[in-house]
Amino acid sequence: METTTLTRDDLAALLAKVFTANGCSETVAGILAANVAGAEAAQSYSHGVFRIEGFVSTLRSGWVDGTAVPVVEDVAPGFLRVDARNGFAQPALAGARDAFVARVRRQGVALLALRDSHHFGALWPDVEAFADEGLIALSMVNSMTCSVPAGAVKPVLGTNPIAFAAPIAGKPPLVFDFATTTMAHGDVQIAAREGHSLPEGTGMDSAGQLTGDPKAILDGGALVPFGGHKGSAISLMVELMAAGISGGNFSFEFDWSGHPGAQTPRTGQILLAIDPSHGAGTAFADRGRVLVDQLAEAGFTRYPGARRRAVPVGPGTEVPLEAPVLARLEALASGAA
Ligand code: NDP
Ligand code: PYC
Repeated sequence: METTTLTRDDLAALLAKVFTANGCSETVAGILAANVAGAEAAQSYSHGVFRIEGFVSTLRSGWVDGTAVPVVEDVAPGFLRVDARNGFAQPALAGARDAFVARVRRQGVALLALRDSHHFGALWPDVEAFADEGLIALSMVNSMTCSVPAGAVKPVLGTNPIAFAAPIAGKPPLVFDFATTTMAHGDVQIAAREGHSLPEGTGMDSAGQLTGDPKAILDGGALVPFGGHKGSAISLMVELMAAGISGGNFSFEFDWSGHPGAQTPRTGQILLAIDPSHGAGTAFADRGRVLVDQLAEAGFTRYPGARRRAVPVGPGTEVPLEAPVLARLEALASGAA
């Protein structure tokens, strides 16, 4: 297939037009466009350009408010709440970020809890920037019912990712970010579209039989948590932390059936950040380096985050797009599609 390359920033500019042409304010469009273009450049394909159709159909369905202005509530010394007002999570986080970082630096630790928010992206961008500033960050977001808890017979949980970021002296930060299901729902959709089968037991079909057929998982089936009862418990924790604390919906609670085309989960998110300079002993990033060096000596050279950080993602990074994909984005941006 013929491909064309755009720089990361040209892609972001095109995506911003897609978002504004489909009901987002300039502010929201800019934040979402940078997020999606950054994910595509970093080869996080399950939450890159592939997601644009879902963003557009959701915006057109009226399920999410692309012009929402988040409200930040200062509720306790270590606790900030954000009401995203049925808008996207990334602009809500951006609206609270400066106050949150100041709080973390002053107190050593703080929690940000977002509710009534739609997260349709990769979670690592929400935590990685904190580690680049010397902080430790942990985030969780719940999504939509599509995962059967261990031992149960029907889906209740979401794909519910967790992301963690910590600074490592002289190295990229250690960042992990993954769904608590066997894989992200987006990757199942990509496999179905491309005709790939998945490892046996990735999910269940509509009869409750374990399967590796992505179409069977999507067509009345469901995913399962990774690691049996262990991943199931972690996913439950994500529901409680992301939605229970914030006041957002659990993954099974919202009803988008009145909005055909809606794909963005209307749930909640938490972000916990720690300033490790308040810790005892040698600086945290130096301690992290001791651990990473020991791991390398044991043959563990690919710590999470290192692969992605090796991919260049600057403003001028060339991002390849298949010609029909680019044509579709241009049509969506011009309002012609
Ligand atoms: P993966 O199973 O692909 O795991 C990705 C993470 O594991 C990355 O941190 C990656 O590091 C690390 N990793 C992968 N392979 C190795 C390895 N061999 N050695 C060491 N580290 C490794 O992720 P998922 O498919 O579960 O999730 C994909 C994306 O989907 C995530 O960004 C997640 O946030 C997103 N998602 C979003 C949801 C939402 O509601 N918004 C819901 C569910 C998922 P590296 O980056 O260096 O490769
Ligand atoms: O890939 O599981 C997923 C997902 C859900 C919401 C956004 N991404």
